[in-house]
Amino acid sequence: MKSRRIVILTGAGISKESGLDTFRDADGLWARLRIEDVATPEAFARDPARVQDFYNHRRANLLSTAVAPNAAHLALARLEAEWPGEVLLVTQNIDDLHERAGSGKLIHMHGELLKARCLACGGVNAWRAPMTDVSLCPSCGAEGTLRVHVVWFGEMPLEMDRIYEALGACDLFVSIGTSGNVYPAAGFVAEARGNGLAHTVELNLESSEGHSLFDEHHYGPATVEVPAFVERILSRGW
Ligand code: BJW
Repeated sequence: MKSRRIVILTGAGISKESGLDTFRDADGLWARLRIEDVATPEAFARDPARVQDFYNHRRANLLSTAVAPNAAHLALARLEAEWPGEVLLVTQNIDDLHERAGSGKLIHMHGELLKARCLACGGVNAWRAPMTDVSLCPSCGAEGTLRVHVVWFGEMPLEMDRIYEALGACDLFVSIGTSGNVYPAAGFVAEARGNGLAHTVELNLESSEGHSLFDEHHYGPATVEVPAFVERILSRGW
């Protein structure tokens, strides 16, 4: 039992209790802003300063002392450290709270807020300062060619081959703090079920879009549900 393979998908809900906004909750980012204005390549082409501003504010907030990993991030790092089989953590989140909690085997499928990508040379570099139209690319030195290293609507999420390979072979798939609105992540539960092996579990504040595809549900705050679930998996499996 304990050498089994686990894939975990996390979304904005896991970072909510760390002080970061979700997207589609009543107090979420998309209640205040339009996706077409800040989270598409067309928005960036039309008004780069507005898009940079949106991410500059979120980057500054992420780096503020008010934001830190919570008990759910820490529990997932514990699972990776103590589980004798494989654990792959796939996050839709662009924050670095899983890393700060100690998770190492991690894919940021929607990119990372603390990285910049150069549209001239393709270089991806760590970036913590505000990004502007005069920022210089650390790789090629070009001016004004940087964008935040995130995946906007209409763009291809990152490392999909690695993710689908893990989903095709996993024994347990756990979805945490995601509303199940955005593809391809919303399709992962069906992909995992399709391999004929996977037990599927949803941990969320409330029922998500794809809830009927999960074998097991636990509804409540991530800081409560995730540590309890990890404790159970490490002591009794599933
Ligand atoms: C708690 C909690 C607590 C609260 N404890 N829980 C028509 C049909 C199907 C697909 C499409 C379609 N038209 C277009 C598409 C494709 C499109 C898409 O899915 N659109 C839908 C809106 C329909 N997808 C794309 O364009 C993607 N690319 C793509 O598909 O490429 C082609 C492809 C083809 C085949 C294979 C592979 C690829 C790209 C999507 C990019 C998403 N980008 C964003 C923003 C960028 C980063 C950023 O700025 O941060 O990513 S959008 C935003 O949504 C962000 C998130 O990662 C993503 C998911 O949101 P998430 O995490 O689920 O957050 P919420 O707010 O929705 O949910 C939070 C949940 O937490 C809620 O349920 C709460 O209840 C819960 N919660 N507090 C536990 N304390």
